[in-house]
Amino acid sequence: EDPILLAEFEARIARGEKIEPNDWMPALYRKQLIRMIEQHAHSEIIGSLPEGTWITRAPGFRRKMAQMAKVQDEVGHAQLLYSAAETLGKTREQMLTDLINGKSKYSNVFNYPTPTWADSNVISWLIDAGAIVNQLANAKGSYGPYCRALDRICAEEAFHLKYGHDAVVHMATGTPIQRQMMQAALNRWWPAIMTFFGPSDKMSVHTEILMRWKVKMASNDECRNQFLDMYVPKIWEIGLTLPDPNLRKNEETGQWEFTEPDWEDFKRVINGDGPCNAERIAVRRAAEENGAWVRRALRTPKTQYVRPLA
Ligand code: FAQ
Repeated sequence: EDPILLAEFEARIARGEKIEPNDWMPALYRKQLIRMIEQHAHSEIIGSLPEGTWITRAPGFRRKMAQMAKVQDEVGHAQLLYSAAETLGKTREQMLTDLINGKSKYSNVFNYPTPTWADSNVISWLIDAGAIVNQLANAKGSYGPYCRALDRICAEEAFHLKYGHDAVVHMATGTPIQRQMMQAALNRWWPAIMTFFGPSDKMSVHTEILMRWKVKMASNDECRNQFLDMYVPKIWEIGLTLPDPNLRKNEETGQWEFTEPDWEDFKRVINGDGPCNAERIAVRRAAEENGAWVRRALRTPKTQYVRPLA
């Protein structure tokens, strides 16, 4: 890299300026942003699947409508994010091909099943809550198109969070069986939620450079701690418990203490070997194949459809 251009780039970031698509940027900044935004976009479309399966079975018409609107929003977020990633030079087709071929990652949490309506509610409340913690921070970052996409996404996620909280409270204050279902779903999801923010800072590969260039505005551990600070009290408030006997806030340090997540299992899941990875990718592949004729038709010059005059 040209050291003068690099110094000017870093000075712009230090001044809090946004970097725009046609501005000079180091090749590594471009590469890291494509990786991160692309993974984020994939997480949104794959993330729509575990809740999507509950649209037809959500209890009652109103919940069905709300669930459908939320899932539709998540797919819309993917559209915004793919567009943001495209400004960096990778095409949407290439990103989707990499997803289907297992080359690109997406959030580990969407590789777990949602066997009950309560599981869907855990996602709507707590995965969305985690996403907001991460995204509100990064919306203040350095790359203009990503930040603008995150601003819009956060506005919608804030509504999802209320929807999810309402659904969880409804079940947790329902019949004893509903309450048990809610608790069981929370127990199932807790280990995955604890890994949602990525590996601990000691293990994280990309945090240092991403924070230096203000792509990530908070580290994985900072986001995890903020999430625990905001949501554990709310979970306890509705009388639910969390399946970690070591979970407690150390009032002196302000940090939450917890049982170290199983990072080996996390690695297996993000590298394709979780309970639902194959199923999730198969749904995406089918969507690609079923839509191929539409894309082909759009690319075909219209004149080919005009019957020559006799
Ligand atoms: N899952 O060095 P780090 C949502 C990978 S959106 C899978 O710490 P980094 C909305 C990481 O990619 C959810 N892989 O990485 C919704 C890297 O692998 P690589 C997604 C993970 O980038 C709600 C390796 O481990 N949010 O939920 C995960 O500095 C409800 C080393 O890790 C975003 O994508 C993980 N959890 O930090 C939708 C936000 N964590 O690429 C539907 C943007 C780490 O070297 C329903 N992304 N890895 O092969 C980020 O903020 C960051 O990329 C992190 C990871 C924080 C996810």
